[in-house]
Amino acid sequence: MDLDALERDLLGQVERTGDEAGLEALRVAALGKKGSVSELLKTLGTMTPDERRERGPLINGLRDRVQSAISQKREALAEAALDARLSAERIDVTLPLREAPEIRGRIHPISQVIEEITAIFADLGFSVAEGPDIETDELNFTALNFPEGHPAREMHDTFFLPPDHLGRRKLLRTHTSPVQVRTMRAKQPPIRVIMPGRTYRHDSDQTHTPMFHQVEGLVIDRSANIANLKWVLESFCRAFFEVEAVTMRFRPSFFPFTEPSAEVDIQCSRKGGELRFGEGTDWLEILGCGMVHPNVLRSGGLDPDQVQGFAFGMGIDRLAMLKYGMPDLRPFFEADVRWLEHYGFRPIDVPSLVGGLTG
Ligand code: 2NL
Repeated sequence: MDLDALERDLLGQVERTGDEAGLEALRVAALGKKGSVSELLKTLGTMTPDERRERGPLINGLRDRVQSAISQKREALAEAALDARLSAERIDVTLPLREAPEIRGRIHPISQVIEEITAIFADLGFSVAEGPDIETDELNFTALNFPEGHPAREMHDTFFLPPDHLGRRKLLRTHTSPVQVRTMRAKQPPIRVIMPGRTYRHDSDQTHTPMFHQVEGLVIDRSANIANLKWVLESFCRAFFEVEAVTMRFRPSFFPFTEPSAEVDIQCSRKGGELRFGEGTDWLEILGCGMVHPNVLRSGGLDPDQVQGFAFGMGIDRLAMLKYGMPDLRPFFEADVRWLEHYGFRPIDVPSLVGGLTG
C-alpha cells in the first residue's frame, strides 16, 4: 500500500477522533501487534538489504509520526475534559452551610416542655410514671371519688369506646389521674411521682383541642402537707418560668379527688401585649391542686389514718403557650413543618437545671 496514503488516512482519523476510547482503538488498529503500521514494519525482515535501506526509514518515520500524533491528541483530549469539568463543577464558597440532619430536626414544643418539667421535678426527687390512654370508668372516675351522675361522666365531655359483651365501656382518659391511682396501688409510700401524658375531652376552640396534654404530680407519705405543696409548686414555677421569685395566689376551689382544693394563680404583667412572670399586678391561673381525698387514698389501697398526701395538675399545652408566646393551640397538632420550624426547639437544647433550663 502507498505509505503516503496510509499516513494521510491514519493522521486524518486521529484528527477526527473526539474521545479517548476512540483514540485507543485507533492506536491498536495502527500500532498494536496486528496493527497496519506494525504489519508494515514486519515486512522489513523479508526484504533485501538494499530494499530495507530505502523502505526502513520511510516506514519508521511513518510509525513515529503516527505515534506522536496520537500522544498529542491524547493530551489535547485530557485537557479539554479537565476544562469541561472545571467549568461544570464550579463551587460557590459563599453559599451557607447545609445543616446536618441531626441539627435540622426540631423538637415539638410539647416534648420540650415535658422535658423541662421532668428535669425540674427530677431535681425535687420526683420520678415519672405513665399509663394507658384508654382507661376504665373505674380508674378514670370512680376511684377518683367522682359520684355517679357527675357531669364529667356524661357523653358530653368524655369520649367513650363501644361497650364490651358485659356492657362495660372503656374511655379515653379525661385526665392523667388514673395513673396516680395505678401508682398508689403498685408502690408503697413515700411516693413522689409526676405523670405527663395525653388526655382527651370533647372540646375544640382556639385554646382547646380534643386531645391535649396534662401533667399531674402526687406526693404521699406520713406527713406531706399544704406547706410542702406550696413550696414544691413555688419551686417549680420559679424554675419553669426562669424567674428569681414569683408571687402565687391560692384560691379555694373544688375537685372531687382533693380536699381541700385550690386553684393557683401566678403574678404577671401584661404591658404592651407582652406577658412577663414574677412582676406586675395581674394574675394568671396555671394549675389546680389539693390534699388527696381520703376516699382516693382508700381506692389506691392506702390507709388515710397512716398516710396523707397532696396532688396537683396542670395543662402542658397551656404552659407551653404561655412560656413561649404561642397564641393558638390548634397548630400544635396540625403537623405543619413551617410551624414546627418556627416554634420547634433544636435537638441540642436539652433542658437541664445545670444549663439554666433553656440556656
Ligand atoms: C387542673 C387540676 C388537679 C389533681 C389534679 C389528683 C389525682 C389524684 C388524687 C388527687 Cl389520684 N389529685 N390530681 C389534683 C388537683 C388538681 O388538676 O386544673 N388540672 C389541669
